[in-house]
Amino acid sequence: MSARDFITDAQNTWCPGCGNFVIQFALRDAIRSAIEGGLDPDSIVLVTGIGCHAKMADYLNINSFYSIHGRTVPVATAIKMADPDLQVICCAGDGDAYAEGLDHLVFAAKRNSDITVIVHNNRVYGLTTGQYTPTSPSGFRGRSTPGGTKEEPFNPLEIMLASGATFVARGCTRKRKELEGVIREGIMHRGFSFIDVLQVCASYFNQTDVYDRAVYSLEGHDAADFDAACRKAREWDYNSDSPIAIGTFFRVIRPTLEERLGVPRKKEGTTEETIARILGERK
Ligand SMILES: Cc1ncc(C[n+]2csc(CCOP(=O)(O)OP(=O)(O)O)c2C)c(N)n1
Ligand code: SF4
Ligand SMILES: [Mg+2]
Repeated sequence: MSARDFITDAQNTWCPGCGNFVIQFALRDAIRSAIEGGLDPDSIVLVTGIGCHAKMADYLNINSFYSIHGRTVPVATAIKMADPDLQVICCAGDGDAYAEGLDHLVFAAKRNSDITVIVHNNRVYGLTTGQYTPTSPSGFRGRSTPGGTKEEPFNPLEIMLASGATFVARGCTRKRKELEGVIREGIMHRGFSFIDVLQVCASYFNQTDVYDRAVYSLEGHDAADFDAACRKAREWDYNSDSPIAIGTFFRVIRPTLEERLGVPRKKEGTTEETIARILGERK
């Protein structure tokens, strides 16, 4: 399949300058390299929530399931459980995954369900026109908080590390190449992979200047060191002007939920093994 074949003919209604385009192209390229290396395109399933991010299901030409706001992760978990040979990828919103669906995210991490969750974290409810979310900074002025929110944001990386996620990463739509890298790694990872993507919302929370100034790539960080991952995750609290690290914070291999339950695979040479072979050595 050529790059063009991955983009559907559906009319695109994302705003000009929206970071969702960058996530779309990064995800497309990560998937394309896997398919070119031998992965069966029919084994990939994309699950989305409801929100601007969810239109990915319309715009990427792969198997997809438009689910319910806040229920992206349990739908993906169920699909993986029904057929562990499938490669299940979630595109969730920050409202979707961190507000209404937070309990599902925490328990999928705790269980180490073998799915990849990409959170389009624009730190705002985009589709419903600009209400604050759990990662909006304190004082954020939006449709539901004209006087500025009086809450502090929470840090999703810390929550995921504390919940048992076996792959924890952060990307940013201002750094497309690096974003593609963590998505590829997340797809390759056997176990629950979580990628928080700082996404520019051009209309309701345009953080382009902040991200261009503050974002840097992790270097010399040992992703096998849980304590180091926690320290790095705490460097930025989703509120302040501190430097913002992107890259893989934590990675460990543990038995997955599906393996522990003994859910049988149907195919010889599992999808994950194929992907590991294609994308590089599995750690
Ligand atoms: C069960 C349910 N709850 C709430 C809504 C209303 N709703 C639709 S989209 C949305 C916010 C989307 O925000 P986010 O998940 O951050 O996605 P974005 O639009 O920013 O990509 C809400 C609250 C809904 N459609 N269904
Ligand atoms: S409202 Fe924000 S997230 Fe939604 S399409 Fe427009 S720029 Fe993108
Ligand atoms: Mg959002």
